Amino acid sequence: MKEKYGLLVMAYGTPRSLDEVEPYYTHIRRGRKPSEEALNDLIERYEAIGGISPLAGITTEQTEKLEAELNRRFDDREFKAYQGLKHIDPFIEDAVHQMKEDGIKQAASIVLAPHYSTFSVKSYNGRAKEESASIDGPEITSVDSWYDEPKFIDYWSKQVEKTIAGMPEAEREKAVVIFSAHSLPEKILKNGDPYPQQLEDTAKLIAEQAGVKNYAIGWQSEGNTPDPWIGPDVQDLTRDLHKEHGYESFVYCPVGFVADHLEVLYDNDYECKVVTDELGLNYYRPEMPNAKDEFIDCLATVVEKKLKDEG
Ligand code: FEC
Repeated sequence: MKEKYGLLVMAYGTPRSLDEVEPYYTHIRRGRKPSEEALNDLIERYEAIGGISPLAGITTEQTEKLEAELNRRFDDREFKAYQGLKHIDPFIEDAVHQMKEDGIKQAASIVLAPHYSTFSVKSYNGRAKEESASIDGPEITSVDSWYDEPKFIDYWSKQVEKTIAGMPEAEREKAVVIFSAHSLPEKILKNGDPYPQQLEDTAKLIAEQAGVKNYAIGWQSEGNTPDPWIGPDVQDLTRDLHKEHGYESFVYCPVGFVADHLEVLYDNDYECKVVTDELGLNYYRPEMPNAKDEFIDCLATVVEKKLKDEG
């Protein structure tokens, strides 16, 4: 009989209706309610992308397809997927409890974010393992990062190549690619967090494979807090690159994310486009991985390698 094996797929989570925005935002703020003004600002951003984020549906599709792909690849175990979200139910802890209830003794976990940081992936994995330890739940083998997985690099290289090939020839010489991830408070750098270096490595690998000479690293979606955040911000970077190098076509690759959601549909497709429109520049944003087959293949490969490494 095949061994039953848990697959904990962790992701950020998103409100599924406008009514859920307040509790979701309060959870992001570690229990502090947002001001009326901050809440309305967030609701307006969701409204601007069509009312609600497509993220919930995409995360579910990614989870289901990953489970199916792993079951195709392994003969000796049967994977059962559990979604564990950071800021909304089903929370990471709920998923761990469900695994225990279902009699799962061992599980693999992956966070749907490629770069490791103490603020993000460490906290997802830590929450899963702590909860499991407290209920004598499954032993969890966690993937820490997959920013340099060749299939991930391949996905983005092809997207960049396709985008550049689709430009009128005259535009190509004056085009630049901006690779970005979610900004984090600068204080993470003091303890040598690998996050910025991993983003640089991803960018370099994609640029090399796609044969792109003009590229830059930017940070986006920074939070509304008084501490300094890692920069340059993608909007400022757009202005600077245009001014200093005369680039006229901008290709935004938010490689720190894996889905169409608020941070991409608003922060890139609206906010960055405001800048390119104002300066009369061309805006491009390749397609996000979402639940495309080649991306599921990438995630399955990452999990498979981790499990094979662990024996
Ligand atoms: O609903 C959606 O479609 C968007 C979901 C969403 C994703 C996402 C990814 C990341 N975040 C990261 C860090 C922070 C830090 C703060 C912060 C704040 C917000 C707010 C919303 C939000 N984030 Fe998020 N993030 C998403 C949504 N994030 C909404 C609150 C309003 C705002 O600031 O815009 C600041 C918290 C604080 O106040 O102290 C820090 C990181 C990622 C990428 C890794 C991951 O997916 O886990 C890092 C998707």
